[in-house]
Amino acid sequence: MVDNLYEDGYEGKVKLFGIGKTQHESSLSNWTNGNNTSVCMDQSPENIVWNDWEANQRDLFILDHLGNLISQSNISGGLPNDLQSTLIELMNQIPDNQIPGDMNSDGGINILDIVLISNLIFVNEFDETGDVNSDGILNILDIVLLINVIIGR
Ligand SMILES: [Ca+2]
Ligand SMILES: [Ca+2]
Repeated sequence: MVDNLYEDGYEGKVKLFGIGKTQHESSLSNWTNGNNTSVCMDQSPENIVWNDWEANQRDLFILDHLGNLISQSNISGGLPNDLQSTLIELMNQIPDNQIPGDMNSDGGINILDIVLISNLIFVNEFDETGDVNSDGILNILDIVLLINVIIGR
């Protein structure tokens, strides 16, 4: 379904990933049915993320672009009927006008955006949104400009 949404022009606006427990790592291909879904692991036996989110097996969590939890549902019996329309509604809430430097598209500039740009600079990757001074290069100058925005200069 995510692939279909990408084709409909929502690429980059929706992310699907799974969180498994390391104790079930051996059955990984079962959870993803062999597809290319991103999966990360919760360290067992603590399973801190699972406990923190009060997750049950096959729970689906939907978050909006600001990280607010929209719904938690168990999909053992299948995906919710309104899943696609819910996602489209949420994606339409994402502001269109990209603020220069707003790397996580939450409508504001803060330390998170600086961290994201730093990560890109570290791996020598360019990103138009992060190129605050529009010189075609992502570097420390863009970070300095963003810091000035944050401290209000
Ligand atoms: Ca931001
Ligand atoms: Ca730049």
